[in-house]
Amino acid sequence: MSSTAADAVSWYEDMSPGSGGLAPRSWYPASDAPRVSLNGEWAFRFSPDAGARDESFARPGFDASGWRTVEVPGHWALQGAGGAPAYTNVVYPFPVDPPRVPSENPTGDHLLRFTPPAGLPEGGDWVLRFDGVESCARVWLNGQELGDFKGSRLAHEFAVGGLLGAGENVLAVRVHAWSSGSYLEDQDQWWLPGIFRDVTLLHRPRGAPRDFFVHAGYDHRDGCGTLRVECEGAEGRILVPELGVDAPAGEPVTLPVEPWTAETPRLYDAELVTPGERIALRVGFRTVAVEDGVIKVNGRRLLLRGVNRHEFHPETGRTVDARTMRHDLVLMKRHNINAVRTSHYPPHPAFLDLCDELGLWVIDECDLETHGFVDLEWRGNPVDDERWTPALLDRAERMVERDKNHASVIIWSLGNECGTGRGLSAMAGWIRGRDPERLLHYEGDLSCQDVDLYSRMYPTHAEVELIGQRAEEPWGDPELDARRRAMPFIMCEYAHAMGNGPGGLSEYQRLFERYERCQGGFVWEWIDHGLAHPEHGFAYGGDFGEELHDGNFVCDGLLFPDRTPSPGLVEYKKVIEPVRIGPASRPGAFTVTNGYDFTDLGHLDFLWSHEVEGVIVASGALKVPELAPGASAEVAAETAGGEGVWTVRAVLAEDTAWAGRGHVVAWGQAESGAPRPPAPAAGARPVRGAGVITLGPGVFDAATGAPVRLGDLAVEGLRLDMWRAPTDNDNGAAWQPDERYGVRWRELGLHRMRHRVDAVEAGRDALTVRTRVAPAGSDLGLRTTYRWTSAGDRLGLTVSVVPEGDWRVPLPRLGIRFGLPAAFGRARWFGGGPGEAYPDTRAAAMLGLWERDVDALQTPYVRPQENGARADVRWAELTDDSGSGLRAEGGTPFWFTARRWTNERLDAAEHLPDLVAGDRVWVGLDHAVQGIGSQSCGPGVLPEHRLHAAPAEFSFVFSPLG
Ligand code: IPT
Repeated sequence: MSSTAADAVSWYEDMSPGSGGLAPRSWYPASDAPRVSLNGEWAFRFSPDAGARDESFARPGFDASGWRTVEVPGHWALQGAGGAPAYTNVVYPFPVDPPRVPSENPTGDHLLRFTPPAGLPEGGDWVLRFDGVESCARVWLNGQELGDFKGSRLAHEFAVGGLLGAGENVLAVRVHAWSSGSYLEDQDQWWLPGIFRDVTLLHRPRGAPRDFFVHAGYDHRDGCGTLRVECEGAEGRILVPELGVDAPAGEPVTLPVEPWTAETPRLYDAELVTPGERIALRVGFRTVAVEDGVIKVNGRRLLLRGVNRHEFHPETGRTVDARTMRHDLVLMKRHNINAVRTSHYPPHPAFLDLCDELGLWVIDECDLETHGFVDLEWRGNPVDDERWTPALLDRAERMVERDKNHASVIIWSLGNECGTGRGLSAMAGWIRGRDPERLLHYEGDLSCQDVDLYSRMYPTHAEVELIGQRAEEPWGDPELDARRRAMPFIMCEYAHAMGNGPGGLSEYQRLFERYERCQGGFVWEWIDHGLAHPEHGFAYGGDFGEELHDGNFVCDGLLFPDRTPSPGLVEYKKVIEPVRIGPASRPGAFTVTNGYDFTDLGHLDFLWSHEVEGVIVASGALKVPELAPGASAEVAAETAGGEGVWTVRAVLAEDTAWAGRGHVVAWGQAESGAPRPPAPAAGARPVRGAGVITLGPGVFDAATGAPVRLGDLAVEGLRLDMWRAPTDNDNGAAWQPDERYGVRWRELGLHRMRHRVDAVEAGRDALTVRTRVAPAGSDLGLRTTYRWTSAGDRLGLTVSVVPEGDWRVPLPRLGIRFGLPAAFGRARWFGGGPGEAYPDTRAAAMLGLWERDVDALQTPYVRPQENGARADVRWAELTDDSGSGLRAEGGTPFWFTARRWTNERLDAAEHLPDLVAGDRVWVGLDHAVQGIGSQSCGPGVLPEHRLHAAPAEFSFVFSPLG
């Protein structure tokens, strides 16, 4: 019980990591020692503050019959059991007065009555393990206090042997939302207290090891692995039947093995046999080192094609079940991702077993972030205050000890966004002493004094290029500068996948491929943290009435909250594909390059096809010679040639653990012959009637010159469009140094352009409509001329645009839009597809004939914004169920969108349910669009992808269908 003195701190507020617990040790999924899961329904009582210091609930006879229940593991706020989730990025949602926290400290008292199953062994000890509790816990068993702990995403164990009864036992756990540990856990995510990972009772038989450490290196020069298993607290033998190994623990055994890599996750089943316990192990042999300034595994440079993964599920928060963990990894593997940074805390320990098994390189990051101190110019930062060092060391130890036996973990990370300080150096020193066989990472200290890698987040392409040349800005201290300049470089975060985007991935990848030092990076981030919400679909910051919050900045993943891949993930898959297939000198010939780091291409089949307007005219298999990593060859399809599109796909030749035979790993295309422009539509003469002008199949309003009908089809509001609902990347982050165009566009009024009609001229062979498009309060404008012509049932439109005034910003888009009746909801197009693409997110757009309902053309970004454009479109059709409708052909390839609401409505929506289908399908045919970039956290659109306001002319030919 805490005292009443004004400044006395409670157990949860003192800086210590906890008391009464056991020293950390390895986590392993199973052994022959029995375990009892205590997951399930627990009795639960919520108090909105920590004022109720009554601990009587922990006494054995306590009557909790009036309590509700919660599911453990879980977060009480997501089970309607009290409080609410709250989202902040950097700022602490409570006064910064470390280590004190508010009295309004949501508290969850948990009670579990359990009877151990019959037949459990007598003797030995029992251990109670918590795999994750946010933010702290105090624990009692049968009325006896075991101790308390902080360190939310780390394992904590108590010895309970003497207390555990054969009959009913009562486990009581008090959890507070806030503790001194909260100051160390300021990660950019929802604050979600609770017992959110498993609770387990583990038998520790006499003669079982206290811990063990598997060392399994690989020497690429002689192909031998060396296995040595340190076993603490017991005699042990290590058995690897497949290798014929049976050796005493502690003794190194060297013999030929197949190495483990993320590409070839070769694991050997092994067993650690001690007098009290037999522990099944899966051993992967690999050696990681920095050599010649690059990270090498087994003697080879590797390229990290990574993602940052937070643990997230839209219904259960950071309680992520085993199926979901595997699903995440399977999705990563299917999208060519080979690395995970466990941002910003160690994941559920079982996740790392899956990484070993499926093959991912892992940066395991400590549960540490003190970002909120940045706003105080880092005053009082715990990582630079020795009183906190025991807590920091405790976290480092708990991570390393828990996760040290995984082949997949090649790099330890001290944490994220903590500034600099002595506490970090202390952690680094401890980790180096304990595990010198892995590399050390921390991004926040540019001096790199404690680490093995130079790591940055969100640098521009230009800066990465300089770093690649080892020509970056010098660091003050010459010795540290020289050391850093010799280091490998990674981006622990880049390409902010918030909303539509990220743009610019291809350009980064080229730098990784050009500069040996640039060893890839980790896209921010894997999944949107949108919480399932009855009214909003998916909720983000502010939706729970938080006082301070950071809105939808929590939705910045490559997966939507329900784990549907976003276009960003599809793009990333294409950009990082481990085989490059590009057009060679002649039609039907391709250059194939092996982009894997370790393997040849023997596991892939290559298939080619030749299509004309989306119809396959020939196809077959392609023979690709054996290619070592990095090697290329030119190969050709057996084909007669001719015009059209050749596609080569590299597909899995056999089933794997993560995708079936036939799964497409990489592809490339070549187009032969220029895209054919439509036949001209000219010759007919406009005819004036009562209030209308008729030209071929077109009927126009005589006053405005706008078309009202094309044949039988009603057309509404056809006019120049240059607005788009700004994306998160358009809007940019508040701290961005460069101009944020989304903000500028709105300031300039580009969302409220007025269309002045200057002339409607029915000429001899054309209807010409002269207009000026401009916003109120500005002298900026676009002189826009529409020239309509016709031949037969075809209607031609040429739009000329001349900017007036001093345009200093790129345009969001430049094209036309119009409305069709809602029934015309079926789209078919020849061009890039099947998914969305923009100028700097178009690598994955495959040229072909595609078909989708208008509803399926939409990309459901959690905060609605511009989406759904299809690139490089030659023609597009919109039809109703009977097949009648409209066809539009571009004079040049164009960008195509169709949606059931206008851009203005899209712009106004805050959540997906705000978008309601109207009585029109709004079609956009754009001559050009602005790129996407990554300015919601990183650099903006590269100059070559900006849509500068300049004179432009573009044309379409429309014809009725059916
Ligand atoms: C960076 C953080 O490390 C990460 O947790 C996340 O917040 C990301 O940004 C943005 O989504 S820090 C940022 C100030 C560069």
